Amino acid sequence: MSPPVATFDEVDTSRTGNAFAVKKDLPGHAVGNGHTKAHQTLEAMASNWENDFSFAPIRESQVSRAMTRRYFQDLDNYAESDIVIVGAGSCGLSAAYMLGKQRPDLKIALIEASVSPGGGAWLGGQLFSAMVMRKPADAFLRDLGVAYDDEGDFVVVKHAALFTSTLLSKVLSFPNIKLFNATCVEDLITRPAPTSSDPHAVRVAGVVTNWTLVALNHDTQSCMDPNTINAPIVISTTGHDGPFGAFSVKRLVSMQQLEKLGGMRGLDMNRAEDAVVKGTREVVKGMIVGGMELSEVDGANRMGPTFGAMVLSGVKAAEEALKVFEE
Ligand code: 48N
Repeated sequence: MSPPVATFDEVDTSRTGNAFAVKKDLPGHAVGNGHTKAHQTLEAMASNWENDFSFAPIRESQVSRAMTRRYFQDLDNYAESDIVIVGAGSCGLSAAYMLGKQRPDLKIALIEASVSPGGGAWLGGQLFSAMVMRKPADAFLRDLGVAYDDEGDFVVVKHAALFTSTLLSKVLSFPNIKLFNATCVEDLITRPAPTSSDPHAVRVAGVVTNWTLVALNHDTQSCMDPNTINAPIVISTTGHDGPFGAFSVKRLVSMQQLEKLGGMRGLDMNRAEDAVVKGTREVVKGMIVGGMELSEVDGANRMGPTFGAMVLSGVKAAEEALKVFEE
């Protein structure tokens, strides 16, 4: 005898005045109520909170299915991606923005270890709010539609969060880009790609992922295996070396695909920003590195609280990735 199927709580239609038929659940699954509340305006609600206001009815399982159906459909859809971007900081988001605009036909998976994407770009320097970008990076701000104060050789966005939230919202609005946040890349998928000089050379062919809370707790449990995303090109922009940062390049060193990291050098804005943008490239077959992660590879200076190199490194990383699809 199957357990009785829970039914919607009867909605007191007399109270709401907006009668909507609430059907009994059909065995096995909750059904919608047939129709939801008519579209109301905020103005119409404003004067009615105490009287007519009520939400349309829902069953908890509908919320669960609305979330899980989409999430697992996305996982299925992006299991084979065209491009994976690791790290949704200013560089990774800029690359995603350029790719989303230029190639709506490509499937792009954006993997971010934190719950909140944006990396170090929510604040300027020393937790101050304004964000400085040196010209010509102001071209990116104009393309994005972010206002700034023009100070001659550089521009200032009044709050870094204005830049990052605008960029993030534009990236998330592209139908061909899926952000998997709170998700960590914890290894790389590789394929043999021997060369005349290195018979053990590999090419990167995707990423290995786990929910970040799982990745942080591998030592507290028996084996918790990861998930995978195949892609012909990976753009890694995981930032400075640190608990999560510079992940991909450290992994390339540990799998002997890079000899060693140059390590980020002292702060020199003028040298640092040119070096990061000009150096953004495919460091091993299948993996393009940009942003501060690249500084760790090349031993470039750090630039401190200027973000122009991050966005233009992202622009260049996108261009490098598209070469793979133009070959
Ligand atoms: O903002 P970051 O750290 O990195 P970038 O390169 O986009 O921007 C760097 C910039 O914010 C600076 O550091 C400025 C310019 N200062 C320079 C200086 O000299 O001090 O973003 C990296 C993102 C973060 O959101 C991380 O959570 C994420 O990458 N991340 C990962 N995501 C998924 N899997 C991983 N293994 C991983 N590691 C880091």
